Amino acid sequence: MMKLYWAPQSRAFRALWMLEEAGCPYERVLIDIRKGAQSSPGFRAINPMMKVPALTDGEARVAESAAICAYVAERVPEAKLAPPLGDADRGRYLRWLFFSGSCIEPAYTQKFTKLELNKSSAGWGSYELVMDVLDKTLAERPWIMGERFSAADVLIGSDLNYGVNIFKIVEPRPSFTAYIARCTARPAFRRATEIDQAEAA
Ligand SMILES: N[C@@H](CCC(=O)N[C@@H](CS)C(=O)NCC(=O)O)C(=O)O
Repeated sequence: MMKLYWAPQSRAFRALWMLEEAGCPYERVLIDIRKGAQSSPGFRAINPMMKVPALTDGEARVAESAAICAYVAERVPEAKLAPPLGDADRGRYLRWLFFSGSCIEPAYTQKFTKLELNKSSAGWGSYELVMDVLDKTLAERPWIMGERFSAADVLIGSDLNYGVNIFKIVEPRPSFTAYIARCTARPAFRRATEIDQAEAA
C-alpha cells in the first residue's frame, strides 16, 4: 500500500489531495516538521532533502510533490487523472505538471523576495509572465487541460489557492477566483482539507 509521509499546513497538502482524488487506499505517516522529525535518519533515507511530502510504495521512494502526483496518477490509472501514455494530450499535461515547480514556485519566491532578475536568464521569465500565461489559459477552460480535471490541477490549483488565499501574494483575477472555487469545491479537496485541519488542530 502507498504510504504518504506528510505534515499539515505544508506542501504535503498537494499529495494528500491527489491521493484523495485517486480514491485508493493509502496510509498516512505524520512527520512533525515543526519538531524536526524530517531530519531523523529513517526519514532521510526516504527523502534526503528532509522535506514533506514523500511517498513510499513497496520498494519505490518518491519525493517532490509533482513527482508524487505523477506517480499516483500512473499507479491508479482507473482514476483517469492523467492522459495515458501515447495520448496526444500527454505533452501538454507534462508541461503543466512541471510548470508548478519550474515556473510558479520560483515566481512566487521572486515576488516574495522582490528579486530583480533578468527575464531571459530566469527560467520562468518573470512573475508577471507566469501569472499572465495562467490567467489566459484558465480564462478559456474549466481545468488547466480543458474539460477534464487532472493531476496538473492538483498542483496548479494548490499553488493558486496558496498564492491568492493563504499567502496573499497573488492579486486575485477573475479566472483565478473561479478556478480556485472549482478546485476547492471538489469532494477530494474537501476531504484533504478536513484531514489537514484535524491534524493541525
Ligand atoms: N519541492 C518540494 C518542497 C517541499 C517542501 O518545501 N516542504 C516543506 C514544507 S512546505 C518542508 O518539508 N519543510 C521542512 C524543512 O525543510 O525543514 C516539493 O514540492 O515537494
